[in-house]
Amino acid sequence: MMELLPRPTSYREGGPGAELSDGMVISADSASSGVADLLASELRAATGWQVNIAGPGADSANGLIRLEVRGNLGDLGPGTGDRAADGPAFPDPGAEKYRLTVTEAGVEIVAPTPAGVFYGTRTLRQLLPADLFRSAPSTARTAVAVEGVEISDAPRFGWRGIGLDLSRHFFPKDFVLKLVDLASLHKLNVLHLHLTDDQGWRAQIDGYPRLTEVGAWRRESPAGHYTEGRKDGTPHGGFFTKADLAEIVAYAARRFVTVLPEIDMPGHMQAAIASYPELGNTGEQLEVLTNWGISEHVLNLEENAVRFCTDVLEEIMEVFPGRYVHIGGDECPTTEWESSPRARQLCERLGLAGPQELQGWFTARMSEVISAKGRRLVGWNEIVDADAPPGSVILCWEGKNAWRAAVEAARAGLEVVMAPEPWCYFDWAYSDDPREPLAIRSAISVEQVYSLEPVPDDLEKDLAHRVIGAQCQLWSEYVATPQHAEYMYFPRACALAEVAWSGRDRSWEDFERRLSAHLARLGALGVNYRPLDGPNPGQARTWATP
Ligand code: TNX
Repeated sequence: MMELLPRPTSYREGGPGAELSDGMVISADSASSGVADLLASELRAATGWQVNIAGPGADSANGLIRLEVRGNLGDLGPGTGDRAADGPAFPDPGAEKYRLTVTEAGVEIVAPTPAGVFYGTRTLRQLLPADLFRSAPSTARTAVAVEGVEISDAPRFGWRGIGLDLSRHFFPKDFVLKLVDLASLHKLNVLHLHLTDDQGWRAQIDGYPRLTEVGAWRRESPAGHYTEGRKDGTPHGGFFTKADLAEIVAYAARRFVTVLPEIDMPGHMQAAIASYPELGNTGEQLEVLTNWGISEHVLNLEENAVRFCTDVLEEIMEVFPGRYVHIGGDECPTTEWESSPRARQLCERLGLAGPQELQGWFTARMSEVISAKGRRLVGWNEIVDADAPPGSVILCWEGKNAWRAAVEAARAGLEVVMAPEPWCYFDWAYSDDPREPLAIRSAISVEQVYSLEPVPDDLEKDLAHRVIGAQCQLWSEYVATPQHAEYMYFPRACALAEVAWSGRDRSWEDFERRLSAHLARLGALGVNYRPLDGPNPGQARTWATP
């Protein structure tokens, strides 16, 4: 098999292949025209050729790529594609399948939805030389041969996620857009943006301007590992305006990536409490947290704080049209609630046994806000222990609890996405090699990521479909630059992509062989990936803060 990554469901070598050259034509039906535009601009950039777009039935002496959305693909995987009519394919894996055929007559990509056609074009790009991933020609080419193949492909999971923490360090918009490109190249379809936390608020909210005037900036950050207790004395911050966020969403949508916004509540809220002290439990003027770790300063859950969260979520849902809205829910200490007379009174008024029941009550309220807009709530696995509302999706991350919560949630009729730490936490170092840049801890190798089986062993077979995907996370306490982020993601994200897209029938040896070739593509795209045998001298220890 060619070096395709992620591995397609089926791949057959065909007869003679096709040739593409200057003046080639992409013939597309109207449903595929957006994908045709994108592919044409990528091919034009990399080759310098004229690439024409024509309607269905066009022909060309200079090479032809035909794109077509066709409802019935017969035996091509589980779904029928009948979701196409009611909006985004996500997360119906059946709607994302495609068939790619290369013969002397040209390249043909047929799929039940535009998303499927798009994934066919991602595979096609991998059938072309790695140099064609560049943004301008590196060498003059008159023609490119495409081998004869027949590929039928469909994802195993509908939710194939990649997460970025923008709070601990803010990243420029250009990097987020590049990450969308890289995600979609690997057929990942969810970009989870962790937009708020104790250490910084990153999304403009019209009703609460201080969130970005105050909450987006912190005085300083830890230097070195946080256990050393040193500080760098350097202010850090930034935020995205609504227009920035809308641009990211639109850029991602064009590449069939849904952006999942996370507003972490009711813990991990110190940046908001620093902006509006009345949201906290003590009234004290806090600063945006300059440490890593978990803050004990959490929201009070009185009416004004509930109103605040409602308003924020409503503004967020206007900017992010996707089906899912993430409200965090992780690591919420109850210390302040326990010592607050007002929190105890609130419990009494609500008829709750004590502060430990507050989070569940609050999550249910937020679920009403989200479902009133026809959306679905996503939360970290902690919300399973706080009566996760019906219809919510559980992102399972935390040690053994990730697996326990996944099983409990699936049995309770909820859907589950697996992002368990020892496979999916790309803030961990790749290895114990002392040359690795400073990281929160070690170690998750590419092979370790690849070994993830997202469906828990002890989950009943007939509930396996409740596991709808897998996701990797980059927490950014120790990652302050795009270059470093690329290093932490790649090539581990390549392995995660194959876990989420390809079936169980895959092998590390075969993946490793394909990955070696795939790295040339990442190189052509200018990705600062980690070489398989360890950091290069320019990467080794480079980003450790002094
Ligand atoms: C736990 S993952 C967190 C994050 C940290 C991460 C560091 C999760 C829901 N909470 O806030 O950044 O560990 O690995």
